[in-house]
Amino acid sequence: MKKIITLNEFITAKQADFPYAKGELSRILSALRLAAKIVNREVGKAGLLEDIIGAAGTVNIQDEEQQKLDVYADEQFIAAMLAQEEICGIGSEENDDYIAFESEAAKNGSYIVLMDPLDGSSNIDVNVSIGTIFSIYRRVSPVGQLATMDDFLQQVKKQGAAGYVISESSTMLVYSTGKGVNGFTLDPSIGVCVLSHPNMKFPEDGKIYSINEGNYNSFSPAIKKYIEKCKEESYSARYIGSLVADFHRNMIKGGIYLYPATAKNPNGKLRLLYENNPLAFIAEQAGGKASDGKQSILDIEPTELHQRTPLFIGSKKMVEEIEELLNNQ
Ligand code: P6P
Repeated sequence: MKKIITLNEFITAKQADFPYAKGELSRILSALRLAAKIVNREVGKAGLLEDIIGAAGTVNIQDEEQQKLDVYADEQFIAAMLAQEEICGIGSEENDDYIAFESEAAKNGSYIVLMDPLDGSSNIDVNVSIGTIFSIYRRVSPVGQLATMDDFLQQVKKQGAAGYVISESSTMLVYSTGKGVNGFTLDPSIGVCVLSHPNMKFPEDGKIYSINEGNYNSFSPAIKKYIEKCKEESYSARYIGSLVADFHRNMIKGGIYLYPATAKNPNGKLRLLYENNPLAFIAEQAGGKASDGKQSILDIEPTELHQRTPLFIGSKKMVEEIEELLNNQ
C-alpha cells in the first residue's frame, strides 16, 4: 500500500530546505493552496453560472481585457495573503502597483508574494486548463515598515521559493524551494493535496514545441528556422494558450515553450517577475533550462514590476539549441 504524504506533511519534513522558515513556508503555501482551491471551485462553475464567466469590462496594466474570474482570483489570493501574518505585500499581474499590507502584523511580516493569479484565463469559457503561478521571497526592506519596490525586484534564484497550481483533469500544486521539484495532486475525496509527482525532472530533450505560430511573420529568422526544423523532424505542435498548462505538459513529456519578441510585444509578452521567474526556477530545479534567448531568466536583474522578456523554457537541449540559433543569426 503506497504511503500517502500530504502537502503539509511534506513541507514539515522538508522544513530545513527553506531558509529562515519556522513553519512560515508551510502556512504561506497552505494559504496559496486554499485560495487556489476556492478559485478552482468558482472556475469549475464557469459553465453553469453565466455571471462569473466572460470579460469584467476592465483592462489591466498589461492592456489585457480582464476576465471576471481574473478579478475574482486576484481578490481571493490577496485576501488569503492578507490573512497570513508572514506576508507584508503582494505583486500581481492584475494590479498596477504592488500592494504593501498596512496592518502592524503585516508590516512585521518577512515575506512577499508575486503572482499571476489566473494564467490563461481567456481559456475558461472554452474549458481549457488554467493555473496560478507564484513566487515567494524574503523581504529586503526593514521588518516593521511597509514593503517597498525593492522587496519585489529580486532574483528568485537568490532565496526564493516558486510554484504553480494547475487546474485541468485534476488540480495539482507543483513547487520548489531550491531543493528539487515536487508535485501534489488534490484528492477531492479527502480535500488534501497528496504527493503524486516526487522529484520531478524535465526530460533533457523532447519533440514538442509550444509557440503561437500566428505571430510567424514577425518572428526573427532564427525562430522561423527553428520552427521549420521542428516541422522537418515531425515534432508535435502543442500550444494551449495557457503557459502553465503548456509548461506542465512539457515538463512531464519533454518539450519547449517559446514566446519570442513579436511585432505586438517587442520585448516578448510574458512578465518576468510572476510568470518567467517562477517557472524558470522550477524548470532549472528540474534539470531543464529557461532563457530570454541570451541569458538565463534567473540571471536577469529585475527593474520594473511588470517588465516583460522573451521566454524560451523547457528541455535543456531544446533551449540550448534555440539560444545557439539566436546568438548566431
Ligand atoms: P498569445 C495567457 O494570456 C498568457 O499569458 C500565457 O498563459 C499564454 O501562453 C500566452 O499568454 C498566450 O499568448 O499571444 O499566444 O495568445
